[in-house]
Formats: sequence, structure tokens, C-alpha cells
Amino acid sequence: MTAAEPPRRGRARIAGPGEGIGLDELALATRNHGMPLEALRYDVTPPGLHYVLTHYDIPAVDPATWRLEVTGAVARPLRLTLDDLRRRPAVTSRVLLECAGNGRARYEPRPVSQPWLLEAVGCAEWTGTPLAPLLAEAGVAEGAVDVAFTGADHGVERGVEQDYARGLPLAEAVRPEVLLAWAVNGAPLPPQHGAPLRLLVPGWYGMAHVKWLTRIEVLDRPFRGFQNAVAYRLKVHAAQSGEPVTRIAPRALVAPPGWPDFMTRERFLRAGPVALSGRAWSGRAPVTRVEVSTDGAATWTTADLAPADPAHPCAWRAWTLAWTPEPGSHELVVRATDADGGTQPTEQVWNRQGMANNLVQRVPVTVLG
Ligand SMILES: Nc1nc2c(c(=O)[nH]1)N[C@H]1C(S)=C(S)[C@@H](COP(=O)(O)O)O[C@H]1N2
Ligand SMILES: [Mo]
Repeated sequence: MTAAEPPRRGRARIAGPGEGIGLDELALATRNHGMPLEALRYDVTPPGLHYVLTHYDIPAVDPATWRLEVTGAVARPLRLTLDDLRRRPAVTSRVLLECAGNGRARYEPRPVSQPWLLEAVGCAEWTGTPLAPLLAEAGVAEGAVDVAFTGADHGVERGVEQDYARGLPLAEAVRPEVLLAWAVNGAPLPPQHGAPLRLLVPGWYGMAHVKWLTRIEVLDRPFRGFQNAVAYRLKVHAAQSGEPVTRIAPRALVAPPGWPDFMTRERFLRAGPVALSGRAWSGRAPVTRVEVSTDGAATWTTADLAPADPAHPCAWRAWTLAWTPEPGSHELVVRATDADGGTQPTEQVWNRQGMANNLVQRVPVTVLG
């Protein structure tokens, strides 16, 4: 066995060949839980089943003393209470959210980080106020390029101490669907989802949706913070600067059919007709097709895709397919295609952080006679 890559300041560690998930990865996995895939059956992910990802600690923020600052390259800096925000026009939006690291644990070799299988996803109903009118009131300066969003959480990552902060191009920040949200599924945000206020950037991977938001800074230069310049970049070699991780790549998942084995999670079904179902999404363009293979990606059948719901343009879409399997072993594979022609690879496309990877899901099932 070759040794794992030695940990180096500033570098993500890559597991050695055959190296199992370690206690460091387990520590992250117990804090950051996924959405059990049977929850793909709900249109709106119920409270507590939505995935959670937090880099550092969940900060205990007192909503009474909390303030949101809007500052930087603006004519009129703002300092707002939660009540100031709640008095603004409110909208409720169903938003598909997926972590950029979803699927990382199956990568070979494995980037050592939060070891998601495929469950880093959820689609909840978020209530808040659109960001664009707030920025307009603050008066964005001519020549502004990025907007930086900072959370109340603090930590150290690959040797760099920081408040969690992400920059977004100004043109993306002022899209009408970008929200400052204080509620989810009709209740105030719980601590793990960013109480009292978080950003939502529908279509973008999770890292852009800054939780525990305290500060919005308009910049007349590109944001160079750690989470944009170092983390969340697609690169194969550590020395590359890489492409930034932005919008969610197309993905379809199947709600696991039948019943699981407690330890192996292997699926069992009885022979006879079964309605396969699941969800599909893309942050780049509308999903146009979902295909299912029941023979390990040798042949594909087009599934029935629920029509796009104009009331929920940022949500996932349901799909179904009738299947009557013979007794024996089968491998379900599912893939989505979007209107940009983007689809899912059947072989992994590797990068150092295991980001934005949309390798197809494979579900082995045993059909009993
Ligand atoms: N302040 C702050 N915001 C954050 C994070 C964080 O660690 N700190 N994690 C990000 C990442 S990587 C993801 S995937 C989403 C997860 O949102 P959720 O926990 O509400 O599902 O939050 C994002 N916002
Ligand atoms: Mo994430």
C-alpha cells in the first residue's frame, strides 16, 4: 500500500489507496447529517430531514442583539434589525439545495473531508426578503463587481483562521430569486440552518448560501477570501488555481425501493410490479429528461418527468417509472439531462476536493422470487 499524501498546510489531504474513512471524517459525518434518501418521496423536505453542513461550530446568535450590516461600496450603509427585515416584502420559495461535496466519499482516491455518499441534498420552503431591493436602497456604487457575505461562525481551515465568508458576482447577487431568509417550512430558522438570517442563492451549490449572516459588503474588486480563492475550486493538482465551483450540475436520484438490510443497506424487493420514483434537478437549466437503467447502465429507459411547476421554479422535479423485475440481482442507475445538454457521467471525473461531482447513482437490488 502506498502512503497517503502527507498533510501540508493549505492543501486538502487525499486518502491513500485502500485507506478507509477515518475518525476525522467520522467526526464531520456525525455533525453534518444527510437527508435519508427515502425522504426523496416528499415534495418539501420535512423539518430535520434536510441535510446540514457547517464548517466550524454552530454559533449561538441572540436575535435581539443581532444586526445585519450592509456596507462597502454603497452610498448609504445600512444596519438592520431582524424586525427591520421582517417588515420588508416577504416571499416563500421552494429551493433545491445541494452541497458541492455530495458524492465525495465514493471518489477514488478519496479527498479527506465531509464524506458524503449522495444524501447532501434537500428541498425546503424558505421565507425571506429579496436581496436586490435592499442593495438598491443602499445604493451600489458604479464599478462594484462582487458582494461578500460573512457569517457569525469562526474557525480555522487548512491553517487559515477566518469567519466563514463567500463572495458572489454582483450580477448573481441581484437576481430576483436571491433571498435573505428568516424562516424554513413556516418556522423560524433553527440554529443549524443559520438562525436568525441566512442567504439563499437558488441554483448555486450550498457553499454560496451563507448562514448566520451578519455582514454584506459590496466590493469594487473581486473577493479573494479563502472560501472563494482556495476552497471550492475544481483542480486536479494542488498547484493549479482551478475553476470556481458555482452552479449545481444536473443530478437524478432514486428513492430506494423495497427494504434495506440494517448493516449493509442492500435493498430487497419482492418480484412483481414496482413504481420507481425519485427527484431530479440542475442549477444550470431546466431538467429535460430522466433515464433509468435496471441493468447497470447497459440500457436506458426514459422515465416520466413531472411537468415544471411555475409556482416552484427553484425546486426539484419528481420522476416515476414502472418496473416489473424478475427475481435475481439488478443494478438501478439513474441520470438527468438538462436543457443545456448537461448530463451525468457513468465514470468519475476526479478533482482534488471532490466538488461538483455528479457521477450517476447506482443502487444494487435483490429481487426475491
Ligand atoms: N456561515 C456559514 N454558512 C454556510 C456554511 C458554513 O459553514 N458557515 N456552510 C455552507 C455549505 S458548504 C453548505 S452545503 C450549506 C448547507 O446549508 P444547510 O446546512 O442549511 O443545509 O451552507 C453553507 N453556508
Ligand atoms: Mo457544502
